[in-house]
Amino acid sequence: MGSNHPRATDSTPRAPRPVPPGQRRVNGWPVSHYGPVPRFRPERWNLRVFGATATGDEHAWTFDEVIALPRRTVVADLHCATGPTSTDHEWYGIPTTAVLELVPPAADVTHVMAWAEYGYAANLRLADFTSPEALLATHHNGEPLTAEHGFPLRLVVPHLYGYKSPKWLRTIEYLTEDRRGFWEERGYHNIGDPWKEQRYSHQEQKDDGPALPAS
Ligand SMILES: Nc1nc2c(c(=O)[nH]1)N[C@H]1C(S)=C(S)[C@@H](COP(=O)(O)O)O[C@H]1N2
Ligand SMILES: [Mo]
Repeated sequence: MGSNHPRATDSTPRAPRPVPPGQRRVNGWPVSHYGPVPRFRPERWNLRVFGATATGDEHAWTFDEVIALPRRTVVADLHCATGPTSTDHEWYGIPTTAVLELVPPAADVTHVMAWAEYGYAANLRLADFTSPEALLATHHNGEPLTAEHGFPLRLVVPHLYGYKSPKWLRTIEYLTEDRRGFWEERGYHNIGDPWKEQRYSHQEQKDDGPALPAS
């Protein structure tokens, strides 16, 4: 645990990626989350998959089992829905598609809920969760994640706003019907595509998500 891995080496100068509408590029990597930073207790930690699995059984991996799964590198920017975009994150981790292969969902699964410590959760359409760039990240820029950025494991879904990338990931729940996560029921857009500037729930179109509690 905690070992580094070789960096992706690419000396080709690259034009900066464009930032989504209404976002501003920031230097460095701000920390942004709600609530305290959890402490990692390896002996109690697991990654659980439950809900509508194909067999009806749930599955759990220890941390050692998680890091024995296949991993790959993805380079991407991180767009916080409050405006800042931090750039050029080199994530290393388990492709979400590996989770689906190892614990197949039932045929009628349409969404997943990604649960973190302390009840934070983000809902994702199955196709967003399984996007080719989505990872369960263990490392960033060649080093294990730091505690405040999600150690030991965080979901990274680079094509959606940051609130769809839970830090301190613990559980994947397969859903046969969409349900709102933490920010999605507190005024943030159910889908959260930064390129369409889907920031707030009041922008949602009819089929973008389940009804919001009346306010
Ligand atoms: N568990 C948890 N994960 C979370 C959050 C949170 O409050 N709790 N905030 C999200 C939001 S809004 C953003 S923008 C990113 C920020 O990630 P960073 O702190 O690594 O920059 O984390 C996301 N993941
Ligand atoms: Mo955010």
